[in-house]
Formats: sequence, C-alpha cells, structure tokens
Amino acid sequence: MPGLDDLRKAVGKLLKRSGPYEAIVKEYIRDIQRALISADVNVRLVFELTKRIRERALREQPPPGVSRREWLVKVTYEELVKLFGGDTEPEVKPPYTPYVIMMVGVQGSGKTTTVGKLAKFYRSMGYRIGVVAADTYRPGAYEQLQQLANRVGAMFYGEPGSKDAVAIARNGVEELKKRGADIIIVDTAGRHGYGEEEALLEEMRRIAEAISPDEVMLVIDAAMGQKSYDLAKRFHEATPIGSIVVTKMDGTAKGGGALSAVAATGARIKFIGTGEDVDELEVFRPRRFVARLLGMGDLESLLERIERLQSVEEFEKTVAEMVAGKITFRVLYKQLEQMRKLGPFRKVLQMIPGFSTMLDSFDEAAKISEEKMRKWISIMNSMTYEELDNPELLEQRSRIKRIAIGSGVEMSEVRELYNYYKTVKKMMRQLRKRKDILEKFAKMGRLPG
Ligand SMILES: Nc1nc2c(ncn2[C@@H]2O[C@H](COP(=O)(O)OP(=O)(O)OP(=O)(O)O)[C@@H](O)[C@H]2O)c(=O)[nH]1
Ligand SMILES: [Mg+2]
Repeated sequence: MPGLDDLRKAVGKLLKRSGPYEAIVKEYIRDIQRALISADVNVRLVFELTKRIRERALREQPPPGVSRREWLVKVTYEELVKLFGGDTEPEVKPPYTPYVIMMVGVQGSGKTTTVGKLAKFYRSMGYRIGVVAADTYRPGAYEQLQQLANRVGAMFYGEPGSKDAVAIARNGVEELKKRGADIIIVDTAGRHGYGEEEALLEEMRRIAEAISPDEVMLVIDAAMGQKSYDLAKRFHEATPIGSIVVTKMDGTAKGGGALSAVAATGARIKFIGTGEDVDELEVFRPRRFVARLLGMGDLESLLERIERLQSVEEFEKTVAEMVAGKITFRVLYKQLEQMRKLGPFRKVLQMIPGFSTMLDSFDEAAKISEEKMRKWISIMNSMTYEELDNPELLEQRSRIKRIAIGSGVEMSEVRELYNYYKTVKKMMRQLRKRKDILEKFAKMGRLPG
C-alpha cells in the first residue's frame, strides 16, 4: 500500500519541517496529493480534499500553544474524517424485515468469514438470521458456511452439487423467508472481474436481479491498496454497492484501500473486521479509523492536547469577559461548566501564560470541588432569566427559598453560591485595577480598548 504509507510519511515529515509556513503548506499538500493519487483515490476527490485543507491551513489560526503545522495535521484529520462519514455512526439496524444482504468482493477478501460475523452480530441484537451458500466456485465453500452457521446459530440454505449460483440464491432467499428469517445474508463467490472473470461480474448482476437484495455489501481487504478503486468501481457498476466492510484491519495494513472504495462507490463503511474469529467485527467509527490511517500513535495525544488548549482558550475568553464586563450568574455558569471540563481551576490558570500571578487572588475559587460545581450548575438551572442576569435579586429570601426547592437543595447552599458570586465580583474588581492583566487581555485582542 505505498500510496497511503506516503500519507503517513507526509504527516511525519510535516511535523519535522521548518521554514516559512506557506512553503511548508505547499510542499505538504503536494505530498498528500501524490500519496492519495498513487493509492488510486479519485483525482477529483483528491483535489477537492486538498483544496479544503489548504484553505483552512492558510486561513485558520491555531489556539495558543499549538503550532500551525500541528494545526495542519488536525485539519487533515478532520477533513478525512468528514470524507469517511463524519461524526454520524453508520446505521447498522435494518430499516425493515425481512432484509436481504448480498455479499460481494474479490477472492479471499473475507466474505464468508464476514457472513458468520454479521450473523452473530445481528443475532445478538435479537434478529433471526438465515445464510445462503451461493458460492459455487470455491471448493468447500458450502461446508465452510454451514459450519459457521451452526456455530453462530443461523439458519442455513445451500445446494451441494449445484453449480447454479443464481438459482441457489433465489431458492435460498425464498426458503429462508418462509422459515421466518429477519435478515438473510447471501454469500457469493470471490471474483476480480478482469479478463475471463467478466463472466463472474455478469453472474453477480444476475444474482442481484434474481433476489433484489436490500443491500449489497462490498467486502474489501484492508491490505488491498492500489487496486481497490478500480475494483470497487467495477463491482459498483455491476450492482450498486450499498455499504462496505473493511476486513483484516488487525494486520499491518492500515486500510488505505477503503478510502478508494468509498470514493469509487459513494457508499459508507459499516463494519471493520479485526480478526479471524466470529466476534472480531466492529461497527465502523470514522475517527478511530482515520487515526489508524494516518498511522500515528502520537496523533491521538496531539489531538487531545489541541482540544484541551482550545478549551483553555474558551476559558480565557470567559475570564476576559468576567474582567471586562458585568458578573452575572450566566457568566458564572459558563465558567463553572468550562472548569468542570478542564479540571482544577488552579491548574487551568497555570496553563494560561502570564496568569499564574492571578493564582493568589483566585485561591478561594480554586478550591471548589467538582461536586459543588455540579450542584451550583443545577441551582442555576432553577433560576429565572431575571435572576441569572441580576444576581443581586438573591438578596430576597423568598427567591432563595424558591430556588432551593426547585433544585432540591438547602437554602444555605443557594446562599453559598450567592457568596461565591460576591467573591468573584470582588476579585474581578481587583483584577481590573491591575494594569499587567489588562494589558495582557488587550494584547490578546480579547478586551475592547
Ligand atoms: N486476520 C484476519 N483474517 C481474516 C479477517 N476476515 C477474514 N480473514 C481470513 O481471510 C481468509 C479468507 O477469508 P474468507 O472469508 O474465506 O474469504 P472469502 O472472501 O469468502 O474468500 P472466497 O470465498 O475464496 O472468495 C481466511 O483465512 C479468514 O480467516 C479479518 O478480519 N482478520
Ligand atoms: Mg468465501
């Protein structure tokens, strides 16, 4: 899989490179274009993808503490994730029953194994499963599937001795529907579709015509790089591919062919196979997959660090808002929510350059426990908009009482939150007098004037 190995290399090279950023971007973009194209990823797709990456790389500013090169890696990662379906997980539940799935793919890609895995997966969801042995080419295909079906508790249909795959598929689907299967999975023969094998693509078309499957599932071996695009396209032209399974993700290969298959068919990857056993099937998760594709153990920690620094940046903005403006419960709410994500306040402030000087004045606030933060947030959820905007209204006992009842806490706890508000307000008044802090915010461009 030279092409996508190069993708990993391009990222590695990028992180080590120095020099003017624009030149780095240019060279990096050229590297990943070359890598993707040599892996047979559709050229138009490559250019669309790299155009987006380049635009974002030049336009976006990383959060403080993240280099622009690291940001470029994150942008690449995000754009690839989008390509693989983004944050929505594939829908694996059949929309109705009975539901017929037809497996297709080249020889040895893992079709039969995947039939067994799918049968087990769907059985554990409570479906009745039937499988059909419509591979009349591979010696022993009938017995292989029969054994698998027994193992996972699926109904089985086959016609040993028959060479008519189309008839077997048709009879099998009909029979298994009668026997009450909710999901019927049809195993077919492996084929490449080149030269003499054109006939096998024709057979595939005829099977599809005979059984009108609800979903044609293309099985792709993760190690198959270069040919994937072309092959997936041929299969897709014979019978429209509805979904993709990438097998052998447990091997050394990183699944580059999958990118091409997705590009060639427009179908989504639904599952990945991670071993020979019937249990070794996972629902496809774009993020995890792309991290594997980019092949960096470091990628995860890099992304985590960036995310954290982004949260710190958000938090900084809130603090700046607090210094500049009126303190309300709304602002405190935001601050507490962010603090909960970031961990102890003291640590957070240490992470913001130049803020360690504020630590003493924030010491009291730094001691709030996670539990208290959660409680305070729920108390604020019981306040009216008016109260959120005008904390001083809590001077009225009746309001404290109402809020305490509404959020199921003691009145003393509501008062404690109110006192926290007063402390923060006082702290901010002090901070406003400190020129160094104000200058810092002004420099960050976070404070008007
Ligand atoms: N490591 C690993 N091996 C797998 C995986 N899926 C399948 N295999 C192995 O790949 C080989 C081929 O699997 P089959 O399921 O027979 O492949 P097929 O596509 O049905 O092959 P044909 O019927 O000949 O076209 C077997 O040795 C399987 O055990 C996987 O996810 N990981
Ligand atoms: Mg097979």
